[in-house]
Amino acid sequence: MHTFHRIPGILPGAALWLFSHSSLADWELNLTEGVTEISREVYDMHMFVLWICVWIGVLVFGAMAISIVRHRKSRGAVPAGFHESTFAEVLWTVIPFAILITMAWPAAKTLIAMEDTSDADITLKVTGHQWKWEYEYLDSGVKFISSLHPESREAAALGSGIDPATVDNYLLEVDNPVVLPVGKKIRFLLTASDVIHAWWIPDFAIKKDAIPGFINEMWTNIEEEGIYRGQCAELCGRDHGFMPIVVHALSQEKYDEWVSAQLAAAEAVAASADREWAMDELMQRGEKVYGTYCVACHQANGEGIAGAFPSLKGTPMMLNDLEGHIDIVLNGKPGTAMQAFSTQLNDADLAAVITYERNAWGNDTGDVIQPATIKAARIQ
Ligand code: HEC
Ligand SMILES: [Cu+2]
Repeated sequence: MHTFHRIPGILPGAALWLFSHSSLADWELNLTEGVTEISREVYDMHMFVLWICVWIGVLVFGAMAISIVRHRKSRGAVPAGFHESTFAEVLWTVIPFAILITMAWPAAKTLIAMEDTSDADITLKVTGHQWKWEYEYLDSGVKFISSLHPESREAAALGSGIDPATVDNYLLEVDNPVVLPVGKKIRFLLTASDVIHAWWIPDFAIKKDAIPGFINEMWTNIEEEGIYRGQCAELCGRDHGFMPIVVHALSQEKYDEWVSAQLAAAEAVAASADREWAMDELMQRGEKVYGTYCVACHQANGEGIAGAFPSLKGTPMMLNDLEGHIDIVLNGKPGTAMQAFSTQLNDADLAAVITYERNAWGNDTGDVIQPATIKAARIQ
């Protein structure tokens, strides 16, 4: 079985987590200061408003406590008899008004700055899918999918026997991190292909919804090199907690090197689609692709989850309908959770995963699908 720890485990799980040693070690109560100018402004404002609230609390509850003790009935206190004090009314209008303006002024300033995506150096398009992120660097053309790291995925599987506490950055690690240069204004364009997701990195103080059919914008300018982690922040279905975000912030020089390497790799992949592939090669690659992109729904044993995700074992399509098989993987099935993979996977990956499905779990059709076949199917 390849299902995940979920609701039934939440209560004891939460209790364990609260008291486990590792969670106490990095127990942090406050908002992070982050690594951008905006995140520091957000943090400062948060502290400023927090202290205003603390002082209001001290004053109000202090006055209340003193009044209750000093003017208690047993001491013979007699209530004042006045009615309608203009002075008091002006006071309790003017003071809160002044406090609100003091808070609203810097808040509005920061909000306006956060919305200003003009003059960006780099534009990164982010597309949320159930349950992974697709990144496209609009300036250089680099494009890839970022999924939960296989180690986390394995440990999350029910009955895996792997203790999640032994996995580094459990559920906060991905296979392909986003790479960004430091000291540059980066604009994000956010959208989604299926349901609403949200892209959130606390250290940058940016979080916005990724909505199908809409494009949202936000920006950041990272000051320090490092690895920054975040998560999807909008409930997006079963594996909402399994689509983390990881950003590697590098110097401009190292970033440029990374871009060149990515472009070269993409070229190699495109070239590999033009040759004939052996069955073994396709099966090996297909198993990997399946394990990353399909396993969450169709499960490792290909049997799916009854009532939600169909089995791929011995179905008429698997055994006899290659054309239909290629079509549903390329184009998905609108209105269902079966998404279109034509833009997410390249020809070789698609040929491999389809070959794998047609020969795994006893399907044994012997069909070998070449990348060239996928390429041709795309054009139709
Ligand atoms: C988010 C869940 C999800 C993911 C991920 C997913 N599928 Fe599906 N898949 C479905 C659902 C739901 C259906 C049934 C659609 C329908 O109602 O006909 C389906 C149907 C299929 C079918 C048709 C099965 C048949 O016999 O009719 C194939 C083939 C298939 N998926 C392949 C894949 C491949 C290959 C991948 C990975 C590259 C994948 N799916 C990833 C949810 C998913
Ligand atoms: Cu999501």
